[in-house]
Amino acid sequence: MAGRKNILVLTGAGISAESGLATFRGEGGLWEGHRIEDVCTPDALSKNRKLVHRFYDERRSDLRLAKPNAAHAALAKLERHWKSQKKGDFLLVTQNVDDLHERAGSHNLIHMHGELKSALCEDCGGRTPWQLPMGEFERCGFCKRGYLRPDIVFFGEMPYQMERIHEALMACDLFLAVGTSGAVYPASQFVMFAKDAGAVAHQFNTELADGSHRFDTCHVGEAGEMLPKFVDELIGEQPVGWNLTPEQKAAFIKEIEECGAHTTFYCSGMVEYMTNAGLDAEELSDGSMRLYDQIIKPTQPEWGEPGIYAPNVLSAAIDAHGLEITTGMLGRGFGHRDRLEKLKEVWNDRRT
Ligand code: BJW
Repeated sequence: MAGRKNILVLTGAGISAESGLATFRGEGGLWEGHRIEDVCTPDALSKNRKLVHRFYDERRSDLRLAKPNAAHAALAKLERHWKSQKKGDFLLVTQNVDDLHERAGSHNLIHMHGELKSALCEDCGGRTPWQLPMGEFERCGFCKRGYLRPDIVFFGEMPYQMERIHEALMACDLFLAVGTSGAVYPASQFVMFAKDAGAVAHQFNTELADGSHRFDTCHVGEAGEMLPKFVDELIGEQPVGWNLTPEQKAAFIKEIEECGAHTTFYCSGMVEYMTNAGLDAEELSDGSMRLYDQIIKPTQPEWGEPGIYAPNVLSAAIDAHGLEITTGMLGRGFGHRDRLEKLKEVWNDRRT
């Protein structure tokens, strides 16, 4: 049906970080000195069954205290809206083994790496809901033969429902990756499949994660802050750029004016990013830019001054003024953190 847009969302440990659950990599990424790559393997289960069970028993127990956060809620809201308005298919694929998406109200959900609250029979493959600590040699209630293990996809094992995920990736128009480092295969490849299928891809992470250059837009910050705004803009509940106050708009214009537009090419790029961000900008026939009622003329960079690209200017201005624009403004050029830092220095020098 014309106008339909299919959404696939991939989430990782970062989306549950604001609910108090630890991520795997980076700060605090070790558990009792063990890397996840050492605990979460079939080999570890056969050689040190006690350790593996203890790890998952602790995680199951931590989960009892955790509650879904604003990012989980935003994805559930997006799914509800997409279904009720018949806007297209919506699939949420999580690498997380917690149940915070379900508790927030998500339905069309795949746990590709398994679930903490499920036990898997090593013999018959039967699954049993499981809430409590798991004994090392607990018998399966179905076949009465095999032992139960946590229903978790270990390294070297095939993640769940890959065929269904692959089909959805091939049909996807909008791909969102939230709170995942992109360090683990095959989820790390999803953005490439989605892009090959023609989707627009957004990344939400507190830093530029692996493979961020593959995304059209990288939103850097906490998922619980950024996703609700992004979703409200996407479903039309708020206009794009709605959270910009008049004072922030004024500060923003001043910033752009002070930095100067560098080429006519720069201007058209700027205008595109500004209008995407919900700002009133227009490219004029002489190559200058109108931003609200100010005219900003292109100027040439001085010798030694860093080259300025439209998305970089916008994101550096956002940084400098703490602007809260959440969508449509950061492009592939955003990966150049040091360039942004340098730009800020240049601008700060000019101000003083
Ligand atoms: C925020 C935030 C906030 C923080 N807001 N963001 C060599 C090269 C390439 C691949 C391989 C290789 N050797 C082996 C492989 C394959 C292997 C693999 O990828 N290994 C790598 C480690 C190298 N993969 C596998 O073995 C997989 N199976 C497989 O490949 O089968 C073959 C096959 C598949 C398909 C087709 C054909 C063949 C199985 C992988 C199983 C992963 N299991 C784990 C543990 C189980 C679950 C559990 O115990 O919880 O899954 S490992 C662990 O990593 C867990 C996670 O789901 C997974 C991904 O981690 P995630 O979610 O990205 O978390 P982090 O911590 O890495 O990142 C968090 C991010 O959030 C960070 O970026 C933060 O910045 C950010 N963040 N706060 C937004 N508030």
